[in-house]
Parts: sequence; structure tokens; C-alpha cells
Amino acid sequence: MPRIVTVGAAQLGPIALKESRADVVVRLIALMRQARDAGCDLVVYPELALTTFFPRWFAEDRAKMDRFFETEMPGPETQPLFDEAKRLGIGFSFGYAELTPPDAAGVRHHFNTSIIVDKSGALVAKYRKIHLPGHAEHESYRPFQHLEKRYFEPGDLGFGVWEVFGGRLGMCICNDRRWPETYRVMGLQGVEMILLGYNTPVHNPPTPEHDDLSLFHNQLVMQSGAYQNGTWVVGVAKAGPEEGVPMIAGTQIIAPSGQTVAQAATQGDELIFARCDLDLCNSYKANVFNFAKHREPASYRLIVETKGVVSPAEARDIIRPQAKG
Ligand code: CDT
Repeated sequence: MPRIVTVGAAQLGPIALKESRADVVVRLIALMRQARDAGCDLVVYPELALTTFFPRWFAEDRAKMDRFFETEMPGPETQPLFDEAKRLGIGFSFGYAELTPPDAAGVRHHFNTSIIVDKSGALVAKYRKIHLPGHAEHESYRPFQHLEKRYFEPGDLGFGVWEVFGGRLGMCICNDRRWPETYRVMGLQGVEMILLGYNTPVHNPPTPEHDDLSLFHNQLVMQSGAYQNGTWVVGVAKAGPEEGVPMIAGTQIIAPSGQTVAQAATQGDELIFARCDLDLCNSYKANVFNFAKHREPASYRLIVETKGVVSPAEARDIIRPQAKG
């Protein structure tokens, strides 16, 4: 029996600051209905899919940004999305800003989060973004800010994988897709489909010389992650000019071969979909990337024992502890 997951990637065009969550949910439901008509089991939306990408603005008082965060999921404005999914019998995944209830010390935490909801409307998986790009303080040379390090904490749930939709599914969010460790930690759990949403400005103020390569880098990292781990990757953009900031599109569905099998053609709300055979992962996982047979973790210690670059001399003490002769 082939294990087919028909997945929809629901790219969003810009979300204006003045758009309410209810307005956005209407757009999400329209795309969800298209996905159901296309026979999708699951539809994937971008990172921070309920609001504009608010980390582009500085607030001295961080709490002023709490209006962009959800304190419950579903909440009153997102409940219609959950209800429609259940009515249609379709699963979904989307990103939002999460503000937790107080912990034991009375502290509430801010995360950049994504979830998977199954066809019955049950929230079955949660991921909190680990690699937070950008900066924490206002930088006046920038035409717009990227303050994820100000408004979010790094995720505390790790890179999980869940047995849902007849396969092993994982999530990551935007900047996570640039890091090979993201995919490999999920690869080591046998992941077969990675769902990821992103908000990527075309212009990165510290490196304007990379701007022309934004779409290339987007594709490069997702295709590499798919191939090197023998997994499907579903990458979904919030695209187009949002509050004066052009964002890349490039929504695509990538096979375990690394080949893109479906790709968005616009910068607006657009559904693409693919019939994904999860068993296409098997030949990669069993051969070139048979981890149990070919990986050599004893030689990878530097990856987990250092954060930044160390000198080759310092590294030698870590990477060659058992050199023979
Ligand atoms: N949302 C997000 O993570 N965007 C980043 C922008 C990098 S430039 C600060 C990305 O990696 O696409």
C-alpha cells in the first residue's frame, strides 16, 4: 500500500498591519477549501500566519508587542479555522506568536511557534522556533528592523517528529531551514515530511550583496535538507510587499530526491499541492543516507561541544581524542 499524503502549501500574500485576525482567517479558510477541493490531507501555512511580520518594528517596551501574540490556541478568532478544518476533514499546520501562561516563577514566555492539527481538529504537535535571526536592540542604519531576538525566546521543545497522517512529520520555522542541524535532528528520528513556513525580506540590511541570491538560498537550503535526510520538505512563504518591505515568495514542495515538484508562481495568496509518496524516502534512507551504517558521530563532537568557531588548535583537542598513533 503506498503511503500518500497529499499536501497543500498555502502561500500568503502580505498581511497589512490593519488587517484583523478575523480578516486573515477568512483568507486561510479560502485556501483551505481550495486544498480540500484538490484532495489534500493537510494544508500548510507560513510562519506568523495570523498577523503582519511585527518584528520589523521596534518597541522600547516589549509588552507593547503582546497584541500580536496568542494566549490560547485555538482562541476566539482562530476557532473558525479549526471548525472549518474539522468540517472539511483536512489537517493543517501554521505559525503564530505564542504567549504562554505564567510558569512556576510567574513568568510568561514568548515563542515563535507552529502547530499541526489533525483531520479531527485535534492539536497534535507543537514546535517553537529555535534559530532566531536578527537582533535585540534598535539598529538605526536599517530601513526596517528584524527584532526576533527581542520579542522571542529560543524554542524549548527541540526538533520533534510526530507519527501523524500515516507518516513521520516534523516542523521547523523560517531561519531554522538554513541550518543543517535542523534537518539532521529530525532525520535521526526518521522524518518523512518537514513542514516549514517563512517570512524572508528580499533585502537583508547587513548583507545587501546577498539580496539577489535570496530566492536561490531559500531553494538551496530546503533542497539540500530534503536530499541529505531523505525527506519531503514543504516550504511556505508569506510573500510580496508587506508594509513597504518586499518579501520573497518561492513556496515549494520538495521530494526526498531534492527535486522541487511544485512551486508557486505568484507573490500572493496561492495554493500549490503535491501527492507525496512517503515511501519515496526509503531508498535514500536505506542507501546513501543509511545513518546507522554510515554516520560517524564520534567525529562530529565539535558540532555539539562548541557554538562558534574555534581555532584549529583548540578543535584538535576535541576532535581527535582517540587518535591512534
Ligand atoms: N523570519 C525569519 O526567520 N527570517 C529570516 C530572515 C533572515 S535576515 C535577518 C530568514 O532566515 O529567512
